[in-house]
Amino acid sequence: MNRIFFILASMLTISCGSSNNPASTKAPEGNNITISFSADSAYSYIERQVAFGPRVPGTESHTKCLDYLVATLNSFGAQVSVQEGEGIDFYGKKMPVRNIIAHVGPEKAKRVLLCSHWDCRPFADNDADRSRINEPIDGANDGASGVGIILEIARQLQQKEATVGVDILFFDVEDYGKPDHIDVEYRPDTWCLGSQYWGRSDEGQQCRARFGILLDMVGAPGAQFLRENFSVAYAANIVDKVWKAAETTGHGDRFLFEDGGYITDDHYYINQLTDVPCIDIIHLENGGTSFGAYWHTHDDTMKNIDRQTLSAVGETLLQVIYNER
Ligand code: AHN
Ligand code: ZN
Repeated sequence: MNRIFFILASMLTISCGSSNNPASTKAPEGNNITISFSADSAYSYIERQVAFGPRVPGTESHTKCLDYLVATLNSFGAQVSVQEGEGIDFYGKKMPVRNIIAHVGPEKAKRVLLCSHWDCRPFADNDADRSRINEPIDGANDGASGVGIILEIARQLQQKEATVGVDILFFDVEDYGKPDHIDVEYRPDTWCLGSQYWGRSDEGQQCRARFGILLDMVGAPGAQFLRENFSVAYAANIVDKVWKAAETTGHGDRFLFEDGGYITDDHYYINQLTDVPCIDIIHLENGGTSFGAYWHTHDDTMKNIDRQTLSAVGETLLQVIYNER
């Protein structure tokens, strides 16, 4: 199933012709930086999101989670706003979009972008139990994990300022791509409606970040991250920077120097639509031919979140951010 999908996805890409768990890790010599990232804290931010129920656009869980994310970012001293927009779903209908935008150190000219999607897939289309494929998933990993790590980073940045400012984007309606069991014509642009809206908007066009890092499915036990190909195509130097930071912080076992295939994800639209080169840190398996077995199933629950994985990603990102000058 996943495999077939990937083969299809890469064919589409080609035919389009487009182009140990230390709480504290010492930075390398010369940079007198001690990084601390609390995996417990990130875990609790994920738990809170999941506790609202599936954050499916248009539901009460989604609205409540939006309010929680805005309030939490505000509590860390960031400048927060909600971008209201719309996209076109797989039926061809208009669909509202609520992107959450936060600026840490808004006055700073030198900036980096961190992003993740915050919505949940309304289908469990890969679940073995075919009677439940139209029930939404918890999206603990697929959605909440990236948001939880970024919230913990925002908390750390309030405690210890970085030289650079950080733009935070939580994209809505990433995971509403057409499922196989609904018989309408497939379009790849039914995924990532929030990033497509942001990319075309003034906010996207005026984003001053030097580069962006997208997090997607960054919490599963034992997760490994391969070098995704759109990331390499648009921002090879940023992939190198992040993969080196992972080695430096002792997480080279998670960030592999292996080809990850092409994934249509929010970073693709950021690269296509804006001037910000953006990479995707995304859990891939089998040489980039599939996502984890939990993907778009009812197994994507809090049981699918592991603190060691959260630390690997969070410490790597803080290493990158605190070393930007
Ligand atoms: C596609 O399936 C085309 N891209 C993966 C985007 C995604 C869905 N990330 C999480 N859920
Ligand atoms: Zn998904």
